[in-house]
Amino acid sequence: MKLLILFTILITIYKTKSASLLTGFYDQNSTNLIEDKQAIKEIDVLRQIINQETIIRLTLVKEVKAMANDMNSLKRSMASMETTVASLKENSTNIYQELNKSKSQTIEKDDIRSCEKEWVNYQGDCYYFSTSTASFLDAMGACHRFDAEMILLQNAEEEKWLDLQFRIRGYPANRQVWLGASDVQHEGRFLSVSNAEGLRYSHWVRGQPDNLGGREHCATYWIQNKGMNDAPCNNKYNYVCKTNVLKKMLALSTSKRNT
Ligand SMILES: [Ca+2]
Repeated sequence: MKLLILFTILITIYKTKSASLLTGFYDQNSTNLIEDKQAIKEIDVLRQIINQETIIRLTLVKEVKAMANDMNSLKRSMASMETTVASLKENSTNIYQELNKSKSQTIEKDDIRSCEKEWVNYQGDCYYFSTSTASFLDAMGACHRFDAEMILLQNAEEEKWLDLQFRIRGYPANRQVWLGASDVQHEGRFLSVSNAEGLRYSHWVRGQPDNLGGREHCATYWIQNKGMNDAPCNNKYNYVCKTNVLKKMLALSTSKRNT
């Protein structure tokens, strides 16, 4: 009996153990299944992440390409703008030069008008034609009082213009007009009385200067003979004073300040 009871106990223990082992087996399988599902789930998530990363990467590449295109476009725009700026600079320089030119021309026109009344402008210089006669010395003094000099012939063109002016003003053709040159220092060597320099241009009447009677030391323009002559300095002739326009303006300005 005791043995039966012990056997029964052993059988019970065995069954219980077997049941326990079987339960453990099932439990283990169940756990593995859950883990597999979890792993699959995680793999899916990972795949989704990888897919999203790929999409993001492709999008980024696309955007970088677009930015590179934009940069190139900007570079081209910058180059175009630089060209435009250079062109504008050139245009502004031209406009500035034109303005200066225009300003300069305006000043020139003002200067032309700046010759005083009774003075005549010819190629930027002012000329005063005397209405009375005077000795060479008095004529020279009269011009100095105007801050001017006695005329000398500068060239054939001016000589032609002066000859016309003498005739228009009724200077007697058989009379002469003083020129600012003398050979009183060295006979036959006419120098400008303004700066003691030799004459740059001369147009003597044929046979002149002849120092007739040994007393002709002052230069004239002989209207009748259309050329230069030497005459006695005490003779009384018309004279012409000449000054540069700017010099005349400065003299006028000084004169106005002193009054
Ligand atoms: Ca003579």
